[in-house]
Amino acid sequence: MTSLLKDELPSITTRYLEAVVADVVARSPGEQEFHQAVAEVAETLVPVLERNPAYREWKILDRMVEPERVIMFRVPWVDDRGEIHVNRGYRIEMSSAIGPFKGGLRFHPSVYLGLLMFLAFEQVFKNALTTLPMGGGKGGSDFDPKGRSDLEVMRFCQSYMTELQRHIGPFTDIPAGDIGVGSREIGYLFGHYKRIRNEFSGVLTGKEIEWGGSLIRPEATGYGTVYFAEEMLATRGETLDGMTCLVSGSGNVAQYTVEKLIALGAKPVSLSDSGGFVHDPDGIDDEKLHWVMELKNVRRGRIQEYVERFPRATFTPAATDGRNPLWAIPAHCAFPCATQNEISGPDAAALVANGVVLVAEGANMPTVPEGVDRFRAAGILYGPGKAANAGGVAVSGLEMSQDALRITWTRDEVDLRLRGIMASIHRTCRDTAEEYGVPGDYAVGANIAGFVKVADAMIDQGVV
Ligand code: NDP
Ligand code: 2IT
Repeated sequence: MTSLLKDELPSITTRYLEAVVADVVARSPGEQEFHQAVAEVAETLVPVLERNPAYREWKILDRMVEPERVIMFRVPWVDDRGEIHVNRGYRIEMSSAIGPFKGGLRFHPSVYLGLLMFLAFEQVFKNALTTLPMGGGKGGSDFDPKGRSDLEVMRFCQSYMTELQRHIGPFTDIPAGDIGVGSREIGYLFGHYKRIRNEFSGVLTGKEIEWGGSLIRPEATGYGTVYFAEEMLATRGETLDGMTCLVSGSGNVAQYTVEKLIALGAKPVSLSDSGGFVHDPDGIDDEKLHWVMELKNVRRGRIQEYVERFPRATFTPAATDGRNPLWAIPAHCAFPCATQNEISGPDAAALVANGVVLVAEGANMPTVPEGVDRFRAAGILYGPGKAANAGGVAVSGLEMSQDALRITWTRDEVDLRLRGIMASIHRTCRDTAEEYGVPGDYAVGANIAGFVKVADAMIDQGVV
């Protein structure tokens, strides 16, 4: 394992942090994304543990990398032809130090324990940054909703919730959406929970507005990521107006990132899905975005179809050589909004070589560690996912408040709160980075600020 402080003799703190990471690798073999997420955080905690040895003595990080509870279960369901399928369901209840477990559900064939462990671990820090009282969790299944009918998705959701309902509740654990889980899935999950528990409560967020949802929740992650980008640019006296922007993904986060970029005068020029990416040199405007939303959310089609409708755009199939040529398109800003590790080291090098000034992560951990190092070395504005995409879970927190109060805030009210929260997260990351001697390093700022909030709560609450 590489030393956390490469050119110095290892201190007690460094040895402690390396031991925690080594222990995670030994105890959770094969969970590569989880190792990656823990190592990325551990590397940035040296100064805060040096300053406050109580965090080491109380074994805070040792406890934060061990979930409070992991639930794994069989999810049997019957397809439209009568064939029986068995998927694996999960919920990781990572930390309830500052509030009930909170985080999304992912339905994607790549889901396994290690993927959800990374997402749950990141969620703890992200939720701490939002200023709202939410602990961290994540769940999902290796179920693939692609190509399935609505009734098949409903039967799967009902089977998944039949088990999950034992473990969640509005004061215990409040799931939401993530990849493959949108308002359709939340509806089926909510309906089944309500039926089994005989209880209409805010047990899930991302609900439709007519039955307990919040305005702006669908938009929140994308809008929040763009608000975070605006804040970062403002520190250099710049705005998004006139900036050419690369966006990956074409799901919930990508769609509303593009919508807000257009509203602020930027020019988004790309979208992608697992089949490849489209490049539209004329820019994606509101009309084209509306077409994409219909394609993706209603017809559930592939992004490749964009070039049939808008022939001046080009489609490039997904590469398999560890590079994604989407990131080699010249642009001012990049918004990865698809999935983890979608920006490789060479992709990051291509972005830097083209003079990109800002990367704001709508997705969770979309940049590999070598890529983050390249952004740091180049001194660009880099907003890590756990800060930049926290707007989604933040508005989930606002949905919980509205459910508890049995009221509905207006669009403007929720949007104003979202803006305020993103500005606060930005300020916290910036101030913390400065306080710990790495001004402008939002990744270090986010990790330390999130850690301190959770760590202090854990010390207050004793060894639990
Ligand atoms: P959606 O399911 O709505 O969209 C996901 C998009 O990413 C699709 O275009 C999908 O393409 C693409 N994608 C997924 N997996 C891969 C892959 N392995 N390779 C290439 N493309 C892929 O999900 P969201 O938009 O909600 O989530 C996108 C990212 O944002 C995720 O990292 C998620 O964790 C993160 N996020 C989401 C939040 C939310 O509120 N929804 C909040 C904070 C972060 P295809 O259709 O081909 O699979
Ligand atoms: O990664 C995330 O923050 C989400 N998928 C949203 C979680 C939530 O509870 O709204």
